[in-house]
Amino acid sequence: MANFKTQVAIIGGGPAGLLLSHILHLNKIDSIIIERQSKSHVLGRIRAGVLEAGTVQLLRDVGLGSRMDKEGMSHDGTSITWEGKPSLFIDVKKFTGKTFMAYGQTSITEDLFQQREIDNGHIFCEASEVEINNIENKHPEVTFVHDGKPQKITCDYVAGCDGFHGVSRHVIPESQQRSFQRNYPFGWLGIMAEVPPYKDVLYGYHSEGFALASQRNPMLSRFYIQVDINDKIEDWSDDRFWEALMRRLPDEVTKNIKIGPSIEKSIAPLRSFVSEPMQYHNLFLAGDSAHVVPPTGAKGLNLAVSDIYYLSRGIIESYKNKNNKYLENYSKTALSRVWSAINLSWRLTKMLHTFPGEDPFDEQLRQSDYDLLLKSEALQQALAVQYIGLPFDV
Ligand code: FAS
Ligand code: PHB
Repeated sequence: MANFKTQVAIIGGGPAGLLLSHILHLNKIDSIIIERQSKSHVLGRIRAGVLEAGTVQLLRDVGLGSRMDKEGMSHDGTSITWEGKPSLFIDVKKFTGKTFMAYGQTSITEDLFQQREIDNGHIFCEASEVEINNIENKHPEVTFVHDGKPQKITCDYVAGCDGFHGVSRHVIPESQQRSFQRNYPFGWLGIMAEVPPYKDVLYGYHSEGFALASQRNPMLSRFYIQVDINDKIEDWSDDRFWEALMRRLPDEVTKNIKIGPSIEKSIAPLRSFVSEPMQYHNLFLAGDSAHVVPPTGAKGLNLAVSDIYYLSRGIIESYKNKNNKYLENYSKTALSRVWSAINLSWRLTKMLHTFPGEDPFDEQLRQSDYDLLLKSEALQQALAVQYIGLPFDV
């Protein structure tokens, strides 16, 4: 068995794991990433697209802003359309003084991976049988198989950045854990098309189902529609997708939507999930390993980033000043922001989707929610403050 020593063993090479490793490197703290999939698989994932102001600033602060600032698309606000009612622009810049960025998670992961390789970061891809042992000890161990050979890493801290289906969360004894889950009775069918995107990030409510227009760059559009939970990708031809999207959005929008062949098409299930606490002895969970939100609030990736902001600050403080104050409060600090994002994502999902089996009373409540939002600048400001993301240190 090959043996390695490092300060922080990071399980998972998605945005959370890569960003943590990069920030630790900037602070001369050594880490090793253990990733289950191949590099091409990780870089091929198409997921999030909207970056909160705090995420944009953090990426710039850690030297990863140049491609984002060149290719990303900055937005002063987001649009909501509603069947049979006036559209609404939530003017985030007016209400908060901040803007958000449309820049794909795929690009962020590419930028992070490339920077880790430039800095000779240690990443084991295609690792299997990953196990975390002796987490209660001063020096936990991570064992795994790589290239058919057993490997062992001895470290000071383990960061569980292995997403919802990872192993880290399960190291915490069930008696020490509480989890909260809500599964939604529908999915999101997303497509990518190499056509100029609609000018805004736009959320559309319609009695047939939710629709979303987003973007990746001036020649790459991202669209989603709500589909039945049992739908399969083969049920949805491009033509059927575009027809459904056009039916769900108002003419003033559809006349400005360019359509084209999909270069990627997938259906994602929607869930809200939180596992508490996000730490156990020297194990710290970050990102989707601890929480998942429905993408309606564009919070998933941004929560992973804020978790890493808190976790990296704690690890750096523990090494530089032998002070564990941030690490000891990591879970409490991160969960406060997580629950705020879970709440917003749940509220927007409830408001903007048709739920099978709803009664007319539910539908009336939904209509009145939007009527109130249309009338009240105070409610629009409250939505803007949450959508753009609260400052990391509040
Ligand atoms: P990730 O899941 O990205 O990364 C975890 C990594 O750990 C993966 O590379 C995985 O291969 C690896 N791993 C898993 N098990 C392992 C093991 N046992 N050992 C080693 N490695 C292991 N968020 C939005 O804001 N907007 C969206 O539109 C959006 N769409 C999404 C669509 C889908 C289908 C999914 C699944 C998520 C979506 N999200 C969206 C949320 C998503 O962007 C996540 O919040 C983000 O990827 C979180 O990053 P990580 O925490 O790094 O987890
Ligand atoms: C995306 O661009 O993929 C996107 C944008 C906004 C969301 C979710 C996804 O709320």
